[in-house]
Amino acid sequence: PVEEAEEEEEEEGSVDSAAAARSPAALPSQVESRWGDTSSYCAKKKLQAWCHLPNGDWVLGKILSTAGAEAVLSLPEGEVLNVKIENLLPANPEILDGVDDLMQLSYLNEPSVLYNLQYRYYQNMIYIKAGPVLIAINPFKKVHLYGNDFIEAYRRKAMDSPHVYAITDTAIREMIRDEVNQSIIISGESGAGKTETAKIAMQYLAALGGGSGIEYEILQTNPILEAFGNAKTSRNDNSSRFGKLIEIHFSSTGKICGAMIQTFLLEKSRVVQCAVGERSYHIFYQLCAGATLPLREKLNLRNADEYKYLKQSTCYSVTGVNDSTMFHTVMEAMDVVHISKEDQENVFAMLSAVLWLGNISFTVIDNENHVEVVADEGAHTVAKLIGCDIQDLKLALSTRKMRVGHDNIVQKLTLSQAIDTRDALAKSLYASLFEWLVEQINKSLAVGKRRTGRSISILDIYGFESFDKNSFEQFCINYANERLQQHFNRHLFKLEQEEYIKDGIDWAKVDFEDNQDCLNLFEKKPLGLLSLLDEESTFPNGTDLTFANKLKQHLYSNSCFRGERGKAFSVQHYAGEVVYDTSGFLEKNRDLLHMDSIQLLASCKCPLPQIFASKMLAQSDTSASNSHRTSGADSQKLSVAMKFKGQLFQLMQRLESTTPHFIRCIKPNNSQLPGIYEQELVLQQLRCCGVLEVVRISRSGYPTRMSHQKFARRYGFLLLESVASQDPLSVSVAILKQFNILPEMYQVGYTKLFFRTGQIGTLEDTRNRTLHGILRVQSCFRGYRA
Ligand code: AD9
Ligand code: MG
Repeated sequence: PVEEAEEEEEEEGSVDSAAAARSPAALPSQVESRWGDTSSYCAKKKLQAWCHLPNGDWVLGKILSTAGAEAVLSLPEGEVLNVKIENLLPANPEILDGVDDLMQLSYLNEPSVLYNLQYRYYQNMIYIKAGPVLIAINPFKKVHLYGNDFIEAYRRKAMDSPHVYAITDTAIREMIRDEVNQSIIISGESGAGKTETAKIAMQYLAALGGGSGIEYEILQTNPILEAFGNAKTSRNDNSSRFGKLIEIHFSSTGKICGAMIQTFLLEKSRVVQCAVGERSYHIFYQLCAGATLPLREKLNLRNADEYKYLKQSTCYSVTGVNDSTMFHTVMEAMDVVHISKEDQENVFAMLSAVLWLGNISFTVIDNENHVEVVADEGAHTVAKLIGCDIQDLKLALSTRKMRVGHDNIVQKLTLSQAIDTRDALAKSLYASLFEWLVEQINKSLAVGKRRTGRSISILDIYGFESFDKNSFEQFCINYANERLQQHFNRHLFKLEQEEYIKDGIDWAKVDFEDNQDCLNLFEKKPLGLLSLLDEESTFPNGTDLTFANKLKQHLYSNSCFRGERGKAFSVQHYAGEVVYDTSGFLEKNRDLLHMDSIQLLASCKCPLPQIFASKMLAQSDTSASNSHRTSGADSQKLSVAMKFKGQLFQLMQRLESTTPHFIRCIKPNNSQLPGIYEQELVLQQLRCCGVLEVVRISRSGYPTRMSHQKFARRYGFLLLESVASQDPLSVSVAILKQFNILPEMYQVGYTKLFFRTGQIGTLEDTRNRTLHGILRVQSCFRGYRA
C-alpha cells in the first residue's frame, strides 16, 4: 500500500480548497495583511463579519448597513452595534465552520482561525491542519481518539481527519518511499501537550513497526525519563525539564530495530531549589512513597517532608497521581530496559544521597564565617550511600585545596560557599545520574544488526518562554527555539520558494519572517551574546553586572538587542521581545564543581560515583584544550552555553538531513482544565509559531508537485488519443488538456508540474476507477483460464 502514497495525499478530500483558491479572497494580495481587506468586503452588506470589541474579544455579527467609515452590525442576541469599519473583518460562510484544514478557509484572518479552532475544540476535534503543519489543541481530558481501532483505521487510510497518527503514518510512508530519514518536530508552550503528543506518535510507530519486542522497550523509556526528568511546575503537573530527541531505527522490512535517545539541558537547579507549589523531580517522591521496607532501611529513607530540598516548596503530591504506584511502574520499566536490580538499587542510593546532602548542615567556627560540617545523620548517611570516608566528605564540603605558586594550600569555606559547594555536588550527582540512565537505556535499545540506516526522529523540546522574570534557562531555551524556528522557516518557506524558482515557474515572491539577525546576535564571534557570556565567565572577576555592561557596550547597534536598566537586557525574538535578568548567568554558565568534590566522588567505593567522577575528569581534560574554558581555580570544563550550542548544532545538522513534519501544540487555557478556550492565549501561541504565515504561503503556492516523468507514467494510460511525441512533457500537457485543468491551477516547471491545492484529486479518482476496472477484467480473465 505504500506505493499508493503519493505527494497529493495531503490534498485529498480538501474539495473546498480548490474553490477557496479560486475565490478572490485567496489571492495573496488580499490575505496579505493580518487584518485583511475589510472595506471592499463591507460593501457587500448583510454578510457576516467579525467585530473587534474594546476588551479584545471578537464577536460575530451581521452587517446591516455601512456609511462612510462606520457600519451597523446586528449581533446574534438581537443587539445592534454601531462600529468602525476598521474594527471589522470578514467572516467565513457557515459551511466552512470547523473545516479540518485552515487552508480551506476563504478568509484567513485571526478571528476566523481562532473561531475554527474553537469550533473544533468544543467538539473534541483537537487536531487541525494548517497546510503541512498539524495543530494539536490540548483537551486536558481523555478524548476518544486513540488506541488500536484508531491506529488500524489510519493505517488502512479508512480515516483521514487530521491526527498525530496521520502525520506519523505519512512519515513512515515517506521514509520507505523516498528512502530518507524523517523527523517529527513537536513544539509548543509548557503544558501544551508536546510530551503526550510524542508518546502518541511513538505508539503509532510501535504498532506499525512492532514485532521484534524492541518497540515495547522503547515505550517503556517514557515512564523512566518522566520520573527522572519531569516535575510538577506551576504550568504543568508533568512538565519535562529537559529536551528530548528519540531516533527510532527501522530495518529493511520496515520493522523497528532499535532507538537512540539524546537529551538536552536538564534543569538541575530544581534538585536543590524549587518554587512554592512546584515539586522537584517525580522520582524523589516516588522513591519516598513507594520503596519497600528493606529498601527504606538500607537507604535510610524518610518521608518526603523530612528532606530540606523537598520541603522548601511545601508541595508533596500531584492531584490524581499515586507516587507509590508510579514507583513500581518505573521499576518495572527499568527491568524492561535491562537495568539490573543491583544497578537500580545503586540508582536509588544516589537519589537518597542527594536528598540527605540537602539535610547536611554547617556550624560557623570563627568570626570570618568559616564553617565545619555537622557530623550528624545527614553527613553519615551520605558518606555511607556514596561509599566515602566521612572525614573526606566533611573536608570536601568545607574546604578547598588550591595551588598558589608552587604551594598547595587549603582554604576554609564560608557558610555560603559551603552551601554552594554542597548544592553543586547534589546537582551534579543528579545530573550525572540522569545522563548515566540515558546511557543505559541507549545500550539496551542499541540498533540491531539488521539496520538499514533509516530512522524517524521525534523531537520534544521546550517551547519559547517569556515570563515576568527570565533567566539563563530561558536564555538557552529561547536560543534553541530561534534555531528551530529557522529550520521551520527554511523548510516551509525558503525551500518552497527556491524550488519554484529553480524550476523556473512564475512565482510572485512571498515574504516571510527571517530570524537570521537574531541568531547572529546569539552566535556571532567574538561579539555575540554567547561569546561574550563565555568570555566573561572565564574572567575571575567577571560578574553578572560586568557581563550586562559588556553586552550593552558591544551590542547596542544590533537591532535585535536592547540594553535595559541595571543587569538586564532584552532580545527581540521571532516570537516577541524578552527581557533577561543576568543575575546568576555567569554562575549557571560556569556550572562549577570543584576538583575537591570530583576527587571525593573518585574516592568512593560505590560504582556510580566513580563512573561520574571519571566522566567529569575526562570532560575537564578534553575541554582543557578547548578555547572556551571556564576558570574556577581548579576546575576546567566546557561552559553550559557552549555545550548546549554544540548539541544544538549537532541536532540541527541531524534534522537537516531529514524530511521534517511539524506539530504545533496549543494550550487552550492556563488552568489545565477541559472545556476552556481562552482566545487571547491561543492567538498569542498561533502568532509565536507562525501558523498563519504557513497557511498563507501554502495556499498561495502550488503545494502538489510531480516530475513530468512520474506524471506521464502515472496518468498517461488515461489518454484517449495517443500523443505524437512520447516525451513526458508532451504527454503531461496532453493529460492536463484532456482533463480540462484550468491554466491558473497549475504551472509547468523545467522538471516538474506544480498544482494548486486539490487539483490532483480528480485525476487520482479517475485513475483509481480505471485501475479498478482493469483489475476486475484481469481477475475475470484469470478465472476463465483456470
Ligand atoms: V512541558 O513543556 O514538558 O511543561 P508539554 O510536554 O507540552 O509541557 P504535556 O504533554 O506534559 O505538555 O501535557 C500536559 C498535560 O496535558 C498532560 O499531562 C495531560 O494531562 C494533558 N494532555 C496533553 N495532551 C493530551 C491529549 N492528547 N489527551 C489528553 C492531554 N490529555
Ligand atoms: Mg513535556
